Amino acid sequence: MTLPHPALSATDPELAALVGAEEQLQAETLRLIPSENYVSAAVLEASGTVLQNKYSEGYAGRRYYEGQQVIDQVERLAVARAKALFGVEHANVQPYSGSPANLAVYLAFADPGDTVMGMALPMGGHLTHGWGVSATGKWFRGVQYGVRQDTGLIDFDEVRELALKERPKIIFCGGTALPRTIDFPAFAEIARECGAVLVADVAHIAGLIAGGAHPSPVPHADVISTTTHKTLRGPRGAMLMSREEHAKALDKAVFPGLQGGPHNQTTAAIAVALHEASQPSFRTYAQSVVANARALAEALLDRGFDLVSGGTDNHLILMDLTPKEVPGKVAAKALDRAGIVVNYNTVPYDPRKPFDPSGIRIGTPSLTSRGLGTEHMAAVADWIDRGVTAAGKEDEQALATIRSEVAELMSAHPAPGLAG
Ligand code: DSN
Repeated sequence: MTLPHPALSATDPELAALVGAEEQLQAETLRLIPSENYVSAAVLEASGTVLQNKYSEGYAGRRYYEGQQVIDQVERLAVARAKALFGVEHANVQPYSGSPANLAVYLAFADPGDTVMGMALPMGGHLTHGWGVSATGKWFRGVQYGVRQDTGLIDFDEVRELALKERPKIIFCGGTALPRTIDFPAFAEIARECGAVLVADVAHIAGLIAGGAHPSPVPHADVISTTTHKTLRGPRGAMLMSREEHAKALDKAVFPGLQGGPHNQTTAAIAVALHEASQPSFRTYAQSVVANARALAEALLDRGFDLVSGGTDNHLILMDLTPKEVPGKVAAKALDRAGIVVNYNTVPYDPRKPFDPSGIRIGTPSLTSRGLGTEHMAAVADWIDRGVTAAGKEDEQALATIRSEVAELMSAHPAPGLAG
């Protein structure tokens, strides 16, 4: 299944063929990477418009380039929709992606060398929450909290103790491999006690929040940082949101602090995604993402898989494959050959290295966008089970059989943006 790209095919058939191949791959495979999704055809169209021909450094009504009659309206529309959808006083839709958005937060609220606190990367946090290999861990003094080994859950007594001892300027909550509800009020209380700015990085769950399937960080967090391309189902981009009191500091940090001209075609596509996310059908989508993840977790537990924290409250499942005696990377690569796309991932207290860890991370945003429901989750769990077993036995025939079964189900559930 390919979309026609007549101009691209005529000008650059080599690249057009690659785009077609990626479209086919996305159509045929079961995409379980929890940070990925399928954008709608409308989002896809908006992100490929002539808006990208325009420079517009600054903000609406305060630009450093003329000719902003239309671009200002586009950005104002995106900002207004973000404010309405998330119930915030201020939104900046210009960050190029999640990492630059988080860097802007540092620029707004801390000085190099200051102490910042976030969840450790191997526990489920994000690089930009002060982890050592990231600029945020090199230029700032990152102190890190984790989850308890026995429960896989955050221990707020430990977080409080660490925060009061270290007195960070910024505390990040949220992350990339957290299967449980984030307790924003508990983090806010700790941040208040130690005088830190609380940043809720909701990149993974922004769509769930918009759709009422996860509690909102409003009014608990001082700043909300999010990408727009995960559960929110928009283009690759990011937003920063806050109360009015932090608006100036955040805007100044994004531009001119870190970035030049915003990517206006992305701003337009964000506006479209926010419009889509405000529709009743998106609430249904968000609830279905969670229902599917819960059903998939149950089906995996039934098949003897070890899930970090014992299950999920959101879109994401983190599996520790140690009991299956198959390393995460071996499993992920075998599943890829079986048409099931996941990523290998560390699990909390992982004895293995990050490039060869014990776990895999899966999620339900993409399959839910294709209309798969809880009735399909037993089949998905069964494929994962058979795939992991085949990985352990290097059984390529079994993987090929799964691949054809997956492709058959996928062909009955065309993906948004790819449907021909
Ligand atoms: N790379 C994203 C993820 O996969 O979770 C986080 O930035």
